[in-house]
Order: sequence, then C-alpha cells, then structure tokens
Amino acid sequence: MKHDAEFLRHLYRRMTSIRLFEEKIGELFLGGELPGFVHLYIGEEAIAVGVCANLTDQDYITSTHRGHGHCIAKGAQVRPMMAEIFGKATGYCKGKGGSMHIADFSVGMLGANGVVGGGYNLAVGAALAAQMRKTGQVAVCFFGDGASNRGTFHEGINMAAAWKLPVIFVNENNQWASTTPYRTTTAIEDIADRAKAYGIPGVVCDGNDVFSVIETAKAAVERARAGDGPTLIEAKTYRIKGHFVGDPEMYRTKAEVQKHLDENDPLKNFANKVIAAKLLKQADLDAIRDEVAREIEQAVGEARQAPYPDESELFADLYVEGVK
Ligand SMILES: Cc1ncc(C[n+]2csc(CCOP(=O)(O)OP(=O)(O)O)c2C)c(N)n1
Repeated sequence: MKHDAEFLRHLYRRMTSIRLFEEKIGELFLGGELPGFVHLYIGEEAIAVGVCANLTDQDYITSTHRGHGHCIAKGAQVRPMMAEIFGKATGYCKGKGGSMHIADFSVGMLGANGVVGGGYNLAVGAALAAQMRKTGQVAVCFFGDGASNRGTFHEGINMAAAWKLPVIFVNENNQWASTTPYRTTTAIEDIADRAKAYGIPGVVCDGNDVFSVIETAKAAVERARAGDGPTLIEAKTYRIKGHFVGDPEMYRTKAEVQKHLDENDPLKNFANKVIAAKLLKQADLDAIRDEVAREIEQAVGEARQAPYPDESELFADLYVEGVK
C-alpha cells in the first residue's frame, strides 16, 4: 500500500462521514422527524469515496436516489445536507429538494436523482461540455444494477463511446434493485461485459475495498482526461440496509445480510488493512470517528432549529434566471 497517512485519514474520514450520516438519517426517519423517503448508502462507502479520490472539485458527478454518500464523497458539507433532508431553508436546495435531490455545484455534484437511470445523460452532457471547452474535466455517472437495464444506459454509453467523451460509468452492483435480486433480471454475470458492445474498457473491481476502487477509477480517469473516452466500471458490493428506511425486507434473510456485513464491511476492511500495514493506529481511526460524530450531531441540532422555507419561495428556483 503506497498511500501516505494523510490521504488514508482523508479516505477514512469520508467513509466514516457517510456511515455515521446514514445511521443518523435512519434513526431520525424512524423517529418521524424527516419528510419523504430515504435510501441509505451503508455498505457502499468505498465506491463513492474511492472514485472521488481521483477527482477534483472541477470534475462532475451524477448520482442516484441513494445519493447521500456520493455527495459526501465529492466534498459536500453535512450541515446543509442534513438541513435539506429536514426540508429546511438552510439546506442545499433551500429545503425544497430533500434527500433525493441534493446538489452542490460548487464541488461538481450535479445532483441526486429520483429517476432510476436518470444520471447517464446528465453526465454525458457534462462530459460533452468539458470536451468542447477543452477544460480537462471528467464526469462520473454512478448507477445501480437495476438502472443498468434501462434504455438510457445504452444510449448514454453509446454516444459517449462514439464521441470519446471524458465520462466514467460506475455501476454499483449491490445485488438488489428494490426487492429484485440481480440474477433474476440480468443474464450475464458481469455488467462490465456490456462495455465490449460499445468498444470501451469494462472493468470489475471489489466495491468493498476502497483501494481496489481507487486503482480502477484512476486508470479510467486518466484515460478520460487523455481524450481516449469512457470506461465502464462495475464495483461489486452489497446493499446492507433495506431498499428504503422502513423496508420490511421480506425478500431476503437476516443471515444473508449479516454474512455480508461480517465479511465485506468496507470500513472494517479498511481498518484491518491500514492497521496491519502499520500506517494508521486504531486510536487515529477512533479520533476521526469521534470528530465526525460530533459534526453530525451539530448538523442535526442546527437543522432542527432552522426555519422551513417561506411560502414566498414556493416558485423560486424553478427556472434559471439571468444566465450570462
Ligand atoms: C424510471 C424509474 N423507474 C422505477 C423507479 C422506482 N425505483 C426506485 S429505486 C428502484 C430500484 C433501483 O435499483 P438499482 O438501480 O439497482 O439501485 P439500488 O437501489 O440498488 O441502489 C426502482 C425500481 C424509479 N424511481 N424510476
């Protein structure tokens, strides 16, 4: 492992922020404090953090209905995220977007998306803009295994491949699309194999190992920046929590979930590796966790106190005004 301690701390801080943020959101939702629906990213932290470790604030990502982790990994702040999920005026979208529409353009996070498969062509469009402006930016599209069976997947990848756009398609294969297991909807073992049909590289990585994701995404980002076009990455992982908070999960056993949690938890994987390699100590990891937990508690406290958006704001921000 050739990463320095500062970088490793950064990775752990981001993964832990996602884990603790999501645990807190689950608790608040079940406590009746949050409106709407929430879909948690627990167990998939290594994918967003590993991919985004290769990006700058100028690069773009598009996200899914399970988007909190993508936001945090790209550098969005937990305070306006929390406020947004509470529906408060201090949130990223002034409380009018909620969990599935958090965006932070200042760090290139183009938005979570309630439409499954809705991110492909936003990413392709962002990549096309980058190519035309010759900025060297790349765009990453995160999407689920269920979303890979939508027509927009094929349209988006085909156009990106034909035009050699700087876009990376990152499939988070967590084995489930709502209540449907992957193998009952998809005949092939690896979604990455579909890349062949578009003449681009298709790579499988271990989505529970942040280092595997970092290496895989690094090659794809370099290829995109060099003008050689897109890559399809499939990060194999598992959806630890229900599809949404409150999902009774009648479609799988608790033992199956526990097995994955015991064997493949990306945070435990990370801790075991860095401690065994004597790069960080358990005390370093505990200190990061405490710091993150305090930050999230503070975000909850502030979000609870914050006002709801004013009625006069109801139709504000529906259309962009004053584009120069
Ligand atoms: C176009 C569209 N079809 C259906 C839905 C309902 N829906 C919401 S999430 C979901 C499953 C998505 O599964 P996957 O893409 O594997 O993502 P995961 O939830 O596993 O992260 C479905 C069918 C939707 N939101 N949008």
